[in-house]
Amino acid sequence: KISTHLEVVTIEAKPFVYKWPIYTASDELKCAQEKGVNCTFSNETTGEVSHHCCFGYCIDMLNMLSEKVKFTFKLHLSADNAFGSFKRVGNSTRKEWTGMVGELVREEGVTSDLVVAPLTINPERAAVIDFSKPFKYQGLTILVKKPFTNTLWILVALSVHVVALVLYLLDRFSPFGRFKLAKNDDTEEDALNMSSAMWFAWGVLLNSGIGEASYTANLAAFLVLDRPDASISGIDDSRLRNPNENFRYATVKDSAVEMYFKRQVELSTMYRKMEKFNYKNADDAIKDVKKGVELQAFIWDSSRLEYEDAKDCDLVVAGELFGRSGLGVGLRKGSPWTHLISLAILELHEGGQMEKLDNKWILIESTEC
Ligand code: 1AC
Repeated sequence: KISTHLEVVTIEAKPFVYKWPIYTASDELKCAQEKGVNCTFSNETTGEVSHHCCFGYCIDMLNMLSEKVKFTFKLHLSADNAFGSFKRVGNSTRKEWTGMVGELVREEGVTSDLVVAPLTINPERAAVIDFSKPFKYQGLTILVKKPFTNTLWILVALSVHVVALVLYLLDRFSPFGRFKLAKNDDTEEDALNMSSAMWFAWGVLLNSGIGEASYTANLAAFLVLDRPDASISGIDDSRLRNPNENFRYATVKDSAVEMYFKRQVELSTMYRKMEKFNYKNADDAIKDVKKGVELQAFIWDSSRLEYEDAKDCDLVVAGELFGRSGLGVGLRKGSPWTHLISLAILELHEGGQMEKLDNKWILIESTEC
């Protein structure tokens, strides 16, 4: 008889899984009230265990699956905070898997029965673990910082132009005569010429100075906003394909995205360029894109990057979706639960519950920028 109590592993990955620390009994109560699930994290080096409240798209889905398929579970966070990829052991063909995939592959140590997280279904992983039918279809995309955009600056720049124009027109057509710079002994004509020259100089100064610069910059930014792909045309952009020290891009280590670049022969130059800059987690990479100093573009799951684009005015998703894939529940190879969980996921799609999860967690209203 198979056990109906499953060990489930997840990872913090917005908007699918969020977490906050639980310290007291009232925190625990609050977590339950918010339909969160108590999850533990064991520090790999110290062995210390901390308690958290996990919630989000995947946690709601886990609750629905456990009800439908009739299993109970205990939830923990990935000890190495990685989705999972492999390294060859020495010169042999044996592969050692990291992250959550590693927990499904291993027989000893930290092991799990299920991965419930935005885990990409890919060929390397499918060779060593089972996947359910996808709960979400998505792909890869590129996150960049939006060029300088600030409505206030646009207004300031435009007002500078308007003030210069109004002053010029007032002087040129004033019924009270023109502004005279001339000294007493200058002729009327000299005075008028000097006045025109002064306004001309003013105009040039204003138009070629701050006004013009910020106006032009913002006009360019508007064009980019209308056509986000104008800032990076996607995976075929020459800045990504031709290595250049001034344009740094990266993804996250031990993820399906890193595996994708490693697998595609035509992306090998990009893989080598990114390899040394790849991040430990998506949060740090997104922060660095926002700062705009150390990282210019971050390549990651579209479901996460589109969510960041919608909630943060400084960021924009650029170019077309590529490397299309599905996200699925991961299980041990040959698990008796695979088929049942797949059936339950298909039912959740059909019954509209997955769409409700999308609306609740992923399709947030875009911030007005
Ligand atoms: C995070 C890229 C991701 C994976 O499965 O490695 N979806």
